[in-house]
Amino acid sequence: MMKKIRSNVPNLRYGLYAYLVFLLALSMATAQTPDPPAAAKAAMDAGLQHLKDARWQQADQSFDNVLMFAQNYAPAHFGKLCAALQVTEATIRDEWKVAIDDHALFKAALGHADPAYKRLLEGYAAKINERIAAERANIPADAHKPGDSQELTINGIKYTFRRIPAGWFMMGSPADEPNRSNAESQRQVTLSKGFWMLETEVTQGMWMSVMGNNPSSNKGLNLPVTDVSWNDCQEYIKKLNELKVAPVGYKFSLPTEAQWEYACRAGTTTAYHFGDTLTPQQANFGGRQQTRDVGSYPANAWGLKDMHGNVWEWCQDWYGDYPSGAVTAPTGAERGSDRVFRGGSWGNSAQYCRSALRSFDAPAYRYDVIGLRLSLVLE
Ligand SMILES: [Ca+2]
Repeated sequence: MMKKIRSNVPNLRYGLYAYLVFLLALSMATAQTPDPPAAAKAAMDAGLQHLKDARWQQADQSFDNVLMFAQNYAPAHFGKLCAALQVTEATIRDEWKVAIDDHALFKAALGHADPAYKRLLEGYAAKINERIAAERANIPADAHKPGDSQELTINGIKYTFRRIPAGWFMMGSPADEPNRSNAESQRQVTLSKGFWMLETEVTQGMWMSVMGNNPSSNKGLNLPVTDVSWNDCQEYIKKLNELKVAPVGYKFSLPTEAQWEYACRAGTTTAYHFGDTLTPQQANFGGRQQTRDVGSYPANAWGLKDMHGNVWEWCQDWYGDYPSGAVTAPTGAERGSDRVFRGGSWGNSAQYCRSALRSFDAPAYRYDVIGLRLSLVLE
């Protein structure tokens, strides 16, 4: 899907540039013209809907720039401009964001302000903002703040969970992220319910206290448990839930893939929650060649540690292509042969630790680079 969209981009981009140059030339040659026809207004509605979608994709800068661009355009060409706005969301995100800022045409167009159209556009912008606010307001208030901690003691072992707020984010990686793959195509994901996530990977101490065994290759009570299959994790979680120690209304689970990436990003849009690069001071990856005690590195904005590196973390979902379009609380493919794991490990280079990177294997697969982290979700 992503590939198909991308293949259309160059034509659209160059077509758009040519079109904008044409508009500029025309506007410079034309004086003020009559009121906007109904068709232009209709085109504006449709065009702004696309912009609104782009805004959902955190392309706020792009939205604002295009809006400013339109606000200042000569009236006669408004409808045409609106039509030009009706490009794919991916094109707006991938191309306009980087192109418009320094575009000579954009700067030149700012000189063609018209108060009537400015008011019209501002009216549209207000409506869009209202809709966005209403959609966001559907997310219920949370008694907890993002990153608040909650401690449970289970079989004598302390588990610290962090609050992950309800919200929305762009799951996947932008087209210009180095080392990305098409399997990471971006889409808007809303998580309408807040939940809790274990601050660290599940330790060997936690695992042993519930399962009575320790399959890990590199042993230590505060090291992450490894060499556990997805099936083994389900058994561990089943036993945890049977202990009836979860807060009322909650149950333990593996995070869904969407929960995992949302929690990892904690509001960031960069390749790592630390930024565009990952250093050996921030995570256990690459050169160390073994697991390290959980929580040895800085946390993200919501208090989660080792989301990048140390061990991969099994997620609940079957692996499959992301469906296109916005979704709420996705739970992955309906069926499959492999389960997802995320975050990279001590044995991987940084690019495998990216927030958006997806990996997967059979549910019976055990390896010394894969462990797990718990979610505590509403039943
Ligand atoms: Ca990890």
